[in-house]
Amino acid sequence: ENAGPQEYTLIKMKVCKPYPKKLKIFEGREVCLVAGTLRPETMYGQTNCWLHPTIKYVAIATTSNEIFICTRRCARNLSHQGFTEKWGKYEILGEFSGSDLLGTALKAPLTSYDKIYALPMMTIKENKGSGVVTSVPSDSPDDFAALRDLKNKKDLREKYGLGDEMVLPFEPIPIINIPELGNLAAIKVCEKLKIKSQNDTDKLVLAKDEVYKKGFYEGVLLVGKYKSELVQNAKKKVQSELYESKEAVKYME
Ligand code: A2H
Repeated sequence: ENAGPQEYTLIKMKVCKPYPKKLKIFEGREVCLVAGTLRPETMYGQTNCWLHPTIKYVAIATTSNEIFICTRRCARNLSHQGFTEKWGKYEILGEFSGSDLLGTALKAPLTSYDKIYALPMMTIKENKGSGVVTSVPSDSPDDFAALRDLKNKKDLREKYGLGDEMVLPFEPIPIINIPELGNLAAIKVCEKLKIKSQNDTDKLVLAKDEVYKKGFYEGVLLVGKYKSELVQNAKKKVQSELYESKEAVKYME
């Protein structure tokens, strides 16, 4: 782990109404899966949300009168960052396995898809961020590999009770151009390195290294208010706007 605190942009992925069975207890309230990202400027390219099927998630109420769903570890950290009624305390209003929440329809900020779905990713870590990850397959090799696994494997979709309509229509969105890597950099590099699945760990490390470095230093946004600006200049501006519009909150760990 790195020294010093890390700032995550915690993206509110709002559960669409009518709520699925497991979330009916929260009817009448706003419920969000909250996803920790280091790349707020990529939110234009979200195609789905990732949950780990066997990780436990909890629901807590925030002072903004919303329900946040995240790992217990994240809930505790949030309670020490002023998100709950009493400092350092959080009441667990519900507890779920990732698999309970798969297939949940969500409304996420900035993406051009009106509605996206919670899907399974096996490489999510329990002890990082919120345990909820937003998926940007255009610019994240991990996200591209995991989405492609689900698209290629009908048995995997069936195992988690996912309809084809939750997976198959969602194509990576070109949102950033990187010189030499083009406007779908993660796909280009996954193909170059012949990455077969989300479990191709060693090759994915190489892919991520290349895509993230070049994306940050040389990437140019292709969409949104900061179209044509360098990623490194636009990042803070997109982040501030998400905080201001209350579509995201700042989360440290
Ligand atoms: B990033 P760091 Cl487009 N387990 O968001 C596994 N991965 C997690 C996670 C967890 N519990 N929590 C967050 N993440 C992912 C977007 C993105 C991200 C892009 C490109 C690079 C990138 C879309 N996914 O991260 O270990 C989230 O994915 C590059 C590192 O704390 C989060 O940002 O440094 C990032 O990893 C946080 O990783």
